[in-house]
Amino acid sequence: MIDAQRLHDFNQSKQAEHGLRLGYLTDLLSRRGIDAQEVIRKLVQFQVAIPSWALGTGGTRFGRFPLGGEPRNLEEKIQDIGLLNQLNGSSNSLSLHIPWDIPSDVAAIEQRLREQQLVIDSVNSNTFQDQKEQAYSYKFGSLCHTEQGVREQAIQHNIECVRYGEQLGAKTHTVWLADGSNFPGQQHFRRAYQRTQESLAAIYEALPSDWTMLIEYKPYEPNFYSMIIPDWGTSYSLCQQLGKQAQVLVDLGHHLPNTNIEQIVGRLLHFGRLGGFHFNGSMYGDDDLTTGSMKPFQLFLIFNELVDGAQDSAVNNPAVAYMIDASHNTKDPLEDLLQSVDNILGAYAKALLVDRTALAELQQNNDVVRAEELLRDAFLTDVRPLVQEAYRQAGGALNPVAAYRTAAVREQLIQQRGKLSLSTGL
Ligand code: PSV
Ligand code: MN
Ligand code: MN
Repeated sequence: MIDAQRLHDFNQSKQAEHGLRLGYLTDLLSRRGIDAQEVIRKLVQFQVAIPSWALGTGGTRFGRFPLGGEPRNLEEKIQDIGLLNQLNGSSNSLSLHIPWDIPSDVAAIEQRLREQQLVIDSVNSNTFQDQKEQAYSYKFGSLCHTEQGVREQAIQHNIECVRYGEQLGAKTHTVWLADGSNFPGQQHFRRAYQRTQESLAAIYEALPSDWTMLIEYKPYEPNFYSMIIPDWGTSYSLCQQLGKQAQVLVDLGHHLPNTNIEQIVGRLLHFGRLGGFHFNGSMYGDDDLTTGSMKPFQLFLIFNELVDGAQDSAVNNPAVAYMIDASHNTKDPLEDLLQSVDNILGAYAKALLVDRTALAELQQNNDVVRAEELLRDAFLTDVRPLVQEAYRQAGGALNPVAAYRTAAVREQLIQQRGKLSLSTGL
């Protein structure tokens, strides 16, 4: 869809200006003792997984406005992520949602993945919907349910997810629970927690020894009075009881307004329990906007914690799994994913510019203003030439969104797959 010559011509047309801007920034950074190439190398290495459910228009309960050309099956989802990765070199893995993405032919899927040089990052269970063949309903919860039969069904589903993941080489199982209650008195808080903990332990038991289980929290929705895992503290307590392979997953959209997410990140790193990230942008709650579109300073501060943790030998946290978790109603989802990755890499690049020795000294001396200025200086640096150079060095486009438009990718997808294609969105 995007042939190599076309990509090359596109980059050529932008190269002169890019060279100028990169040269200027490289000089500027070198005066501050920062090696721009070293930053670019880290950006090239950074990979963020794409979930299978972010590739089609999601819609809301009020309606959905299909864009056309959306992927109809796992093979086409892999094709779409391959396109993204061709353009930015930063999206080399995908996350599956079972049962939506049950592979009909494992060998064929593996072949597709190899062709596109992609890997499966994680599998995600779904106990927030009832499936046709299912014996019991999740209307009143799954892993927390009062009836053992329902809990057992949900446990088996999670184990089934892990088995599918094993076939495709995944190493991570993510559990997000919609369980909770809508009305006071509906659920006994302590007993519901206890049942959830026991169900999770049964799933954990079935986890291969080299796998990680990520436990995601969310303060509200679909339940609006209480959620079984509403906050990082609850996730953390469950992980502590489960064992070393369980880790907390932070989804940026799963916090109440004004929550200090960067501090949560710092805490979890301190405890060695930060397992994964779901990136999106949030205005009110779980509104899945483009990552970094609403609170770019917050995104930078989060990366500041991540970089700080990665450079601190006192921190003993396993590698963090990064994924975008978004669902869009108005944008072309592929363009949104390119924008999201761009914002993520920008925030990361800025965090890499922070002089940590100087910051530690300012913190030690309680120099509030200069410590803040130091962070602001990194945040306000225009790092786009570094991010663009990272794309170029990874074989991608200097400007992925513009290259996507130039190659008329969506139009080609519509021709291939039709105007009205079905997709799943959250
Ligand atoms: C629902 O809030 C949600 O967006 C969670 O963030 C999960 O990660 C995702 O759906 C997939 O189940
Ligand atoms: Mn999520
Ligand atoms: Mn969500």
